Amino acid sequence: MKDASPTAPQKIYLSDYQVPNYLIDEVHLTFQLAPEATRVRSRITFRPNPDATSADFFLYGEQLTLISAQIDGAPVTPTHVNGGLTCDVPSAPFVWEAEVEISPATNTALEGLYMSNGMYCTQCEAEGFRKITYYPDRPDVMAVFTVRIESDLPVLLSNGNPVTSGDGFAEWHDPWPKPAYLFALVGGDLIAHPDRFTTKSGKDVELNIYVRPGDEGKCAFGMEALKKSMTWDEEVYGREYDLDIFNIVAVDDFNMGAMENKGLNIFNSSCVLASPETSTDMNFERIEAIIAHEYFHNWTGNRITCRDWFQLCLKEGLTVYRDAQFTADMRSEPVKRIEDVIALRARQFREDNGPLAHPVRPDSFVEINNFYTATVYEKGAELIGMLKTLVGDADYYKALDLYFDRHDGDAATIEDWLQVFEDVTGRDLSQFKRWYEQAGTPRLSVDEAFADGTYTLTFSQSTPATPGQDHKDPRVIPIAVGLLGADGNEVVPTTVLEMTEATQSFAFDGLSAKPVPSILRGFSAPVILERDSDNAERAFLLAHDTDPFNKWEAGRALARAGLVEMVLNNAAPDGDYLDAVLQVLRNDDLDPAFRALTLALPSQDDLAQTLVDLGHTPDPTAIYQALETLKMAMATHMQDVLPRIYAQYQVNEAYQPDAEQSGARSLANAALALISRTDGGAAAQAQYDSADNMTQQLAALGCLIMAGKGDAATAEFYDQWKEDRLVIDKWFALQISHAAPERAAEVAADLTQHVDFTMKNPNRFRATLGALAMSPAGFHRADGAGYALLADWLIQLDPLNPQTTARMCSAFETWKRYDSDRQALIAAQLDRILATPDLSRDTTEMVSRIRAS
Ligand code: 0A1
Ligand code: ZN
Repeated sequence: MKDASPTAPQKIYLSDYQVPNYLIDEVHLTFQLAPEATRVRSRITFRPNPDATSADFFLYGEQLTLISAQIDGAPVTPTHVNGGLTCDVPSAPFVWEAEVEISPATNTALEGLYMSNGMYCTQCEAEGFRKITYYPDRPDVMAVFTVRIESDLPVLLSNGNPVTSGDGFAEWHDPWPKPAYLFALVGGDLIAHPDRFTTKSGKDVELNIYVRPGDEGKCAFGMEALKKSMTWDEEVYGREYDLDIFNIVAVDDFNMGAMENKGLNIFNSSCVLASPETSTDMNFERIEAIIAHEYFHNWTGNRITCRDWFQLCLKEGLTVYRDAQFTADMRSEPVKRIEDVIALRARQFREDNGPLAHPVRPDSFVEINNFYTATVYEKGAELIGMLKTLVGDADYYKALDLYFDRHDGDAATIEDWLQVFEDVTGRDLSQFKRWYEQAGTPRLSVDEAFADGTYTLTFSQSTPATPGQDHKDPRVIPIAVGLLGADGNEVVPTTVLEMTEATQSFAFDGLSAKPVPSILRGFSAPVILERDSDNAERAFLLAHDTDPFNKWEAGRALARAGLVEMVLNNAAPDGDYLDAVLQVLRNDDLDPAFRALTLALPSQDDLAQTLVDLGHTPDPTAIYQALETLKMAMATHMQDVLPRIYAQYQVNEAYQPDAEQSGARSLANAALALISRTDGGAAAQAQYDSADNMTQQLAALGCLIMAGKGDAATAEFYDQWKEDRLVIDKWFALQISHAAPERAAEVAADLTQHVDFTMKNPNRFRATLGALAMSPAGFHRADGAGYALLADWLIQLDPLNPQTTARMCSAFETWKRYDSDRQALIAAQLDRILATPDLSRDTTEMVSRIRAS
């Protein structure tokens, strides 16, 4: 049902899609940069779209002062309407010219053209271009852009190739037609870290990473990641770069991670700047992945873009899938898969299980910025992975080749995407399409039977109702299964079962004894496997499974089961679990990174959801306590081995952020965290004092804070790093995430009063309030102090930066899990936010969706 209320913010529906009335051939833009009065002149050649059903001419425009407008050289007086303007136009092709004035210096929303530390930059996805000039700002209108920038700043950049530049100006031309959301402009006093790349067909490409003076020592790693990405995309997908130059710019104030503007990627500085002294191993891995992600968008997003914003997963799911493949190739495939599944469960399953659940391809939205979600990105990537599993590698790459051939230059849809797979394989993918259309995480239950040498697995699937979708049809689920014999040997190697019915059985013949099944190997589908398994079987799989993902998964299931008993029944830590993990820890044949992942316990949030699934109301404090008790039990149970592991995995060579060294450090630091529970912080202090890289320094500081010995080191750390904003973000976040839960809200509140706190910088805001929201026991403190603090700051941030405010409202999305007192406290904060005068559309949509649940 469409919302008929005249006051409700307008909802946009996929089913209402209409082709644009006018198409554009060329756009010429001239910018005269000035902080509060930038002039933008546009010259756009329009022609009527032969497929259009209307001749109405509408241009989006927001926060623009129109100075003048002309059609074919004659002045016109357009009519201002909500969100833009209309005008009478000729029925034949015509030239539209306009001049507008905008104020980048006062643009705190960081959308459109804005300023960050004296530098001009843009963010146009999804609908920011309309804050730069009047334009048909929709992704299916693609045009060739020529841009002239006038300013005294030394570096003036835009998309495409440089044309000319001189004193106070630069001109750029992008030969590839593109939607306005890929437009970018940068002007600043910046330093380039240059390099070159020769593509496989011999084209020489200039590469640059532009940064603020002082950051030039933090570019080398990003540049290497870029060159590796360029090579990888040629080798694996046959995709070559298509301009003479590729620029990356680092910006401190940025709402998201990075943006794939054609030929001019703009990055949150936290996602590109790296050095061993200031970045952790995790930072390096993430930076490598994001550089790859944005670069890969050049084909999956830019050359082939989205017809409309409902198709966002077309570019994002595929590009996330591609960057995950890249990371798996550069580092360790099993480790990457385990990390991704941890993140998927933490963010996407959480989203799919609550009031913000939506299909990978949503069918309506109020504010598109609220749909850059884990569901669109990460679940979108899982769908690509499932397709590849179903059709096989060879047909997957054939389908991709066809996709690039057929749709190069198009603004495409999910239908187009699935069609290439149907054409290549002859399969009917209509059932598969439900994955794009139905929200919610399927539950997969399993029964097993063994008789006369035949082992039968019977699966049943069901998906809970989600907002606006009560009924769900069965989906195609690729279930990768292997069978192990009692001696631990594999009797049936990985086999992909293709489930299409609500309930379906699969038989394995010729077995001499009942096997132990390893189900959903590699996490072959984004489902919740509900299997009544016992701890003996989990321990057996942890010891013997040949599939590394399921080996890890077995350990996780064992930990989870023990923790649930501890929370619900005050049980003691499970001795079988402690023994099983000790075996893994001791096994030097196993990858250290894998061992570190096995030592890590399920998160507080994971346990809260587990308890809900079992029909209980989670108590955040009890969950926190159970985890603490179990960690203490691990520390004592493994006391003899931990110092050996800690010493053995110290890296003595020069720091490299590669998989091998970072794996060793992650295991040594996991050992240190346990050791610090019994040695009063002595080993952590020693590591802190001698650390020469941020991974070691930050891990040690975290251990010291946990051990109650962190005050001196916390102060020292600040003195050492106060000039480095990215390190100080870590300093803010760590103090909150490692605080005792009853103190976390006070620590966060105090830090909002620190001289270095500013809500104008999204990274700093997230490091403070985001860190609190991500510390469940602290955030869900029974007196509601955590909720009130977050709400206070969201209310203050909203008028300045609606996008970041709205995203952070998801801290409240799990509120229905908790007891009625906590629910009442959260409801009061949600209502207070909603009652704020002039609340943004972004935040209104998010809070209303959460509150309505
Ligand atoms: N397309 C970018 C992410 C991004 C999306 C929206 C933004 O502003 C609202 C900014 C960046 C990516 O996938 O990396
Ligand atoms: Zn992306």
